[in-house]
This record gives sequence, structure tokens and C-alpha cells, in this order.
Amino acid sequence: MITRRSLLAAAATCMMLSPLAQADYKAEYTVSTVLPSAFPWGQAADKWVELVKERSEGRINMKIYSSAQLVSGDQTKEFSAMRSGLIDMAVGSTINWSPQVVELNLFSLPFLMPDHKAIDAITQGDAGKAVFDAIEKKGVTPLAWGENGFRELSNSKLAISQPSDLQGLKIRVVGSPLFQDTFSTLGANPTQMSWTDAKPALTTGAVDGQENPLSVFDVARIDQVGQKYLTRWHYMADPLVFAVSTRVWRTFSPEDQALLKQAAIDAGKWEIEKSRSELDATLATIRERGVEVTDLTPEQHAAFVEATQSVYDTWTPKIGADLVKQAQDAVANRNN
Ligand code: X2X
Repeated sequence: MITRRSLLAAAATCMMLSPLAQADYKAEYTVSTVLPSAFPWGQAADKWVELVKERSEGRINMKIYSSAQLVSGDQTKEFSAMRSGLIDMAVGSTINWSPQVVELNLFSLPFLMPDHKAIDAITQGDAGKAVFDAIEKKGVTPLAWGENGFRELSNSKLAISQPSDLQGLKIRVVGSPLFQDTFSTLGANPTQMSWTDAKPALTTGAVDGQENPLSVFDVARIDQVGQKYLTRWHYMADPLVFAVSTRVWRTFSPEDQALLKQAAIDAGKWEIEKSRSELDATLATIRERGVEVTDLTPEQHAAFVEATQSVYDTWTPKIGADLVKQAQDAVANRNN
């Protein structure tokens, strides 16, 4: 029998439980990544998940789906899937989201960022905020930055030290048409394909080369698929963005939003430091495996910068002249 007393008791129980039970929270949130735990990228996601679980005392559980499996391996669809709520959260590369958020092409402008300080000057300053605003406008809530790293050029044919060395080389690229422009203007023959398809294409010789951070080259054993030459040209670096689908974000209490964000910031900072500190050892490992590593002289570097100027002419208006200028100023003032 329902009495006044039992109703009151039930209401009291509900009130006691509600802040803890959070009936509208999912039992588990999906987190998409492209690279799994063996790579710094996957470790960034692992750290986020671990910190959130710990700090929420197990109330918020996230599960990582790597290799872009939630979008059948098509990493350039990750952002759209997050926007539509098909994916709850992601730690994604600016490259893979740039087809949907044109401002993210900023980081792919060749030779915009000469060193790690330059990356930080952009991500941690006003340009970084403007990029986050652009992501937010598209229905995804960005929380923090991580890092995939400076992307170096490998190939199976020759040691590349000047633009003309790229003539006719078939290079695997990913992401936005900006990469087509960069490699075409250098005289190469770029082909866009997902990461899943990249290693098979290198193995069969369907492509001659690719570009990825040293950590990716190392862990994925790209040396074993005939990539004997590696040029450290530092032409661009892709930051990672920790983000939540805005539809999902709105279901969290303000306290839990703050918790998710701070955990992402801490995980990103941890991963950036870790991956940067591992670079020297990674390079040594790659050399030990017999890969011929080429570093550019200042003159050779300048030749690449000059040869890729047309990419700025085409892409600055698309990305936004103000944003590009803001980023260039941040880079120029980075040591102040
Ligand atoms: O596909 C790539 O090259 C990778 C793994 O670096 C990205 O997802 C951008």
C-alpha cells in the first residue's frame, strides 16, 4: 500500500541518490582515436580516461575505440560522427578534422611552426582560442591540446634534401586538400588514403613515401616496409584535440564538465611532455635500424619554404587571414 510515509521515504531516497546516480549519464562513453596505446596519441587518451575515472570515483566511464573503428577506419569522418552524437568523445588530430573545420588547416600550413615553442605559442595563445571557437561552432566542445608531433618525410627511393628530389614520388597523405596542394607544388604525386590503408600501400609499393611523426614511424615499424630514407624537414606538426560532442557535453553537470576538462588538460600536458622527451631516443632507434636520416641545412630548408609559398596564397583566405596573421605573430614573438 502506498502511504504518505512511504512516498516521502521514496522521495528522500531519490534525493539522496540523485547527485550520485545521475540517471541520465551513460554507463560508458565512447572515445575515438586513430592510434592505439602503443603510440603517444593512444597514451593521451588512456591518461584522460584514467584521470576521469579516478577523479569521478568511477561515476564517469569512458572506453577507447582506436584505429578510427567507430567510423570504419575513415578518420576524416570522425568529427562528423562526434558532431552527430554517434561518437561521444575523441582525441583527434587537427588534420583529420580539417575537412569539417577549415580553420584547423592552420597547423598544416608548411613551415609555419619551426619548433615546439612555436606550436605552444599558437595553441596556448589567442590563435588557439580562435581555433577552439571554430570547433565549438561546429557542434563539438574542445577541451585541451595534445600532440601527434612534427611530421617527417620518409620514402623508399632516395635521400631527400631539396624540393626537386620529390619530383614524381608517390606520397601517401591524409586529410584535407591542403596536403594535395603542398605535395603537388613540390612536384610529387600525392594520394589521399586513411592510416589503415597506408601501410599496405607502402608494402606493395603502391606509394613511395609518407609523412608522419617519428613516434609513428618507429612504433608502426615503417622501416620494415621499405622506407629507408627519412628527412627531418619539420614541415608541420599536428596537435591533438581532446573533445566531447556538444550534445553529450550538455548532459554533464557543471562540476563534471569541469572535471572532464581539467583531466583533459592534465592528460594533454603529460602526453606532450612525454612525447617530446622521447624524440631523441626514438631517432636513435630509427637510425640503428638502418634508416638513412637526412637533416636539412638552413639553405635547403629555405628552398622548401620558398617552394611551398603558393600553399599560403591558396589557403590563407580559406583559413582566415586574421587567424593566419595571429598565428604568425605568435610564432614570431615566441621567445619574448
Ligand atoms: O593517418 C595519419 O598519418 C595519422 C595517424 O598521423 C593521423 O591520423 C593524422
